[in-house]
Amino acid sequence: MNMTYGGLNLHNTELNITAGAPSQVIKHGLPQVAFSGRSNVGKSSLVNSLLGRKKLARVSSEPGKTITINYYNVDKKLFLVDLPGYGFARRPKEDARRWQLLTQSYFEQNESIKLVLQLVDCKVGFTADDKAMLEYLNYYDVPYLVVATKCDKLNKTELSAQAQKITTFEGLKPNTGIILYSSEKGLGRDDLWGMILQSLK
Ligand SMILES: Nc1nc2c(ncn2[C@@H]2O[C@H](COP(=O)(O)OP(=O)(O)OP(=O)(O)O)[C@@H](O)[C@H]2O)c(=O)[nH]1
Ligand SMILES: [Mg+2]
Repeated sequence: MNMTYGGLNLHNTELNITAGAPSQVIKHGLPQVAFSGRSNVGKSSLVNSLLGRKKLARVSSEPGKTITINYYNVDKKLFLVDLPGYGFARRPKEDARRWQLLTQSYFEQNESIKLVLQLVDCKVGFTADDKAMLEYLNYYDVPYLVVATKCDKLNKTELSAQAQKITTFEGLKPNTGIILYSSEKGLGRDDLWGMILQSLK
């Protein structure tokens, strides 16, 4: 597995900061690439896959209980930012409120954000919650691209049909890029690192 991309030494990575309150959100310093998506879509697995680590980011068997922003410091040059998942219909209203406050704080006047990876489960496609998130990203005018996760779950024919559906979703900004990914298989890893490095230039 490749552990060096564009001069970044992926062996030199650590969970650096966890923010649970708006006051702890980082808006300066290292460039940031953020991972956004509903709970269980595969954000933490994607962080681990990109970093070539098994257990750096906690992968939940149960959709995320903790509403925190986790910052992974990559070779002291970049933060990968695991944002809290959304779409928790059966959780207390208070959780939605906390998510809202923390997420809003993250995107507000944050010039460190270089790229947002908007994750979507390739099998499920975009949900109503995802649509609301995309409106948010469009509103804050942050650069984003779509990462279709868990692509190992579909065969070739199904995957190309789903990719077509995802690419043409009306909530996306025109010409939004999409990457087909599987954290299980490492599919898409080199391509996604290429896009991440591109966004840092
Ligand atoms: N088959 C397959 N399963 C995956 C893949 N990526 C993640 N999963 C599974 O999906 C579940 C959720 O993964 P997480 O990475 O914890 O998802 P998350 O988006 O971080 O979830 P929250 O932290 O709750 O917001 C886990 O059971 C993973 O093993 C993938 O590429 N392929
Ligand atoms: Mg997670």
